[in-house]
Amino acid sequence: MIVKEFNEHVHTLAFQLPKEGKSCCGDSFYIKTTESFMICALADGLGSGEGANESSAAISSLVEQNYDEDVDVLMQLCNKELKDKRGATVSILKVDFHSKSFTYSSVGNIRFMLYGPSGAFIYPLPILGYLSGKPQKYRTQTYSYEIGSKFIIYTDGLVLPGIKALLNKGNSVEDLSRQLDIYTKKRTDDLTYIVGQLF
Ligand SMILES: [Mn+2]
Repeated sequence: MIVKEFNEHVHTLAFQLPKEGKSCCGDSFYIKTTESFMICALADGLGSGEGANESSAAISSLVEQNYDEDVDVLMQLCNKELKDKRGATVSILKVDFHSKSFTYSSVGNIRFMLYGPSGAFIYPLPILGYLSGKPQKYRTQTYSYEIGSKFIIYTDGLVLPGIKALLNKGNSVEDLSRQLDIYTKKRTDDLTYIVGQLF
C-alpha cells in the first residue's frame, strides 16, 4: 500500500507491507496535511496479525479524531486508548509550516530522522518500551527545520544501513521510496515507512 500527500509545504509518501504470509498488518498510520500543519502518527502493535492491528488501528483512529491536539496530549490519549489492549509502540510528529518547526514524541522502537540541506541531522531519541495504558513517561521535543529538509519515520520491519546517506541522496519522496525498495524485500515483520520533504 502506498499513500501520497502533497501540498506546497510538504510532500509525503507512506508505504506499508504486512509481514510475509500475513494478510493483516500490525502497523497503522495516519497522516493529515492542512495549510498550516501536518500531523503524522505511526503505531506498531505488539506481536502481529489481528491483535496487533487492533492496538495500532486504535491509535490511528484516535489521532484522526483529535488531530488538532498537541503532541503531548495526544500521546497521553494514545496511552489511555491502549488500556485493555495488547499495546503498541507509538510515534507522533506534528509540523508547523508557519513557524518552520516540528514536535516529535515517541515511545518504543519506531525511528525518526530528519536531514537538512545544510547537513543538520535531527534524531530525537524515543523512550524505551511501549504504550499499554500504564503510567508512562514521555519525551516530547520541538525543533526548527530548514526548507528542503527530508525525513523518514519507520517501524522495525525496515532495517536500514546508512540512513543519513540515503536521506542526503534522495531528491524527492518518490526517489527515497525507490531507494528503500530493496530493504522492504528483506523484512521479517510488518513494515511501514513514511518519507517526507518540507518546503
Ligand atoms: Mn514491528
